[in-house]
Amino acid sequence: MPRVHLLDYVAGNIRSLVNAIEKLGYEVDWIRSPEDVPRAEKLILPGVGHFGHCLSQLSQAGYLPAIRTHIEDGKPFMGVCVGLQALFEGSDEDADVPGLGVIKGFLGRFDDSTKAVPHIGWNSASTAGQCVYDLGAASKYYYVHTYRMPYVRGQLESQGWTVATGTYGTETFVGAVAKGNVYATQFHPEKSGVAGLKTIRAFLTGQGAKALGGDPPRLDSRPAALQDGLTRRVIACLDVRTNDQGDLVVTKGDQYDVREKDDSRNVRNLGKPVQMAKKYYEDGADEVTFLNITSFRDCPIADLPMLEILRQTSQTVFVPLTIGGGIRDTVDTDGSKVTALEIATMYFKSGADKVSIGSDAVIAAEEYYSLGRKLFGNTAIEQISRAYGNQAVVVSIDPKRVYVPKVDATRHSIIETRFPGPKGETYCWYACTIKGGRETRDMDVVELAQAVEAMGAGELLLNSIDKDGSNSGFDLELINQVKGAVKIPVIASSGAGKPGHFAEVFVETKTDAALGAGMFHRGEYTVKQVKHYLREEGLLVRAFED
Ligand code: 1PR
Repeated sequence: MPRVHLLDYVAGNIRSLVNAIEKLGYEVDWIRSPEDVPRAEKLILPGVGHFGHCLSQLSQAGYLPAIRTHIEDGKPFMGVCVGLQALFEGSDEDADVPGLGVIKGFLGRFDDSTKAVPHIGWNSASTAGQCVYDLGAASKYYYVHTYRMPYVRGQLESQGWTVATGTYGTETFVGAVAKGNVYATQFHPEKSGVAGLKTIRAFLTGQGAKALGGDPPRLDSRPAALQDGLTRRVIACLDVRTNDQGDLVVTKGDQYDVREKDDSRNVRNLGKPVQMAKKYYEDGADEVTFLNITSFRDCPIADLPMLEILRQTSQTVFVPLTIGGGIRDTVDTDGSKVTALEIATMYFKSGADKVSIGSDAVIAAEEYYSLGRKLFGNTAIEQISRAYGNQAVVVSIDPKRVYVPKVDATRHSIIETRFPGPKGETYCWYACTIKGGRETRDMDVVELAQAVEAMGAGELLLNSIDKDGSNSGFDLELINQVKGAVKIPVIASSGAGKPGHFAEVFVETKTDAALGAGMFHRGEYTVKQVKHYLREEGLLVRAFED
């Protein structure tokens, strides 16, 4: 089997990259010390998290001279995400830490005055008609980053680089660069579905380097790019729990009640998690989220059933995977303490790209306010985002509407609602809950969202207990309130019952993504139908690629 060397120097989800390489028929050899680098013919440098953290790790371990030599010797080199950023001279993210300096230029932060940051989702890598490692004109690739190399026409080209670009808001940035033996992508090709596998293959086979800069192959039947820019993300969510027979099943509740309404009160069983995730991937879901909705008490943490689900899923699903449920400091069955960071690490090593934190985030936010909005670096959100980058930390919010008769009836952030309460109340606020909605806390969604953003959460998964399983559409008022309170991306969740609800939430709010569960599980609509509908409505979506 042909081989490729992978440099494993930082924490992160490297399993997906390994899975992608193996799917393409290659075997991975690990570089575990700088002395291993000269043995490598083809070398891949993955990277997640902070620029400074990655570069310092590489530097302290003595890797930088070995990587430079590999590149100067003309051997194939591929950088992914921070692996691309490392090729530049430096980044505003950590201005004191130098990069490899293979490419002239410094990275800066995306402007968040008019758009959500981090930039998360599927965007283009436009090559202006040139051949760049089989990047497709109409293809979309999965990006997740806060810092970017701004694209200035001619600047990198004058250094001999061929550039592919993405556009986010009014900013055009470097999506990929290539020259001679070097290829690097800001996006994650291992998370970019079929289009991503194609570009990895072009690197592995050497065809990409050979064809670089020429005309794209004539046999390329893909249509020209319809529109540049970030697509509307459609996410499929699987709530997973053990049923009364002890099997791990995908379930789905109404207002979080997952038991059948008949006398049996059995846990609703809608299918098997791994198989359903694969189906949604093949249907064009842009991400898949698993929520372990029952805690893992009575189960040793290393045997968490969700770990195996992630391992299996990440072998066939090449889009981002999020896992939520039970991510908090805890005590194992043998009495030993296990931190939230350790649990998250197990999930990342098993194939997760992001972890989602629910109850623990509310408790941490309560403490944040009670301590005068000071951060001590000890919450799960802070620890995980420090180690893996804030893009890896999602906070899942489970709010419930609380109606009030007048504006000043509560200290909480209220909205005037178009859907009055049972006593005709025209104002409401959204109370945060923990433990799957079982306990309501004296904290509103705005407080929670702002606290977790300050702690370093990268994204919010905004559910609604009132809307969950209702098929009546998203709570647009809730989404608008939270979007108005934070800069980080928001995923709208709960209530989707038909493709029109997705169009509605994208048009009537500034949500960054929308999530559906029951309508997909029950087979009422497919993800493909939702995307088709959105495209018909003139909204940009990632096209399905075989
Ligand atoms: O608190 O960190 O252990 O995390 C627990 C996680 O499990 C949280 O993310 C919480 O939202 C979730 N959870 C807990 N109990 C339930 C339940 O349903 N009984 N599920 C639950 C939450 C809500 C959505 C659902 C959407 C879309 N599921 O994720 O998928 O409402 O549904 P729809 O499209 O069918 O309306 P922790």
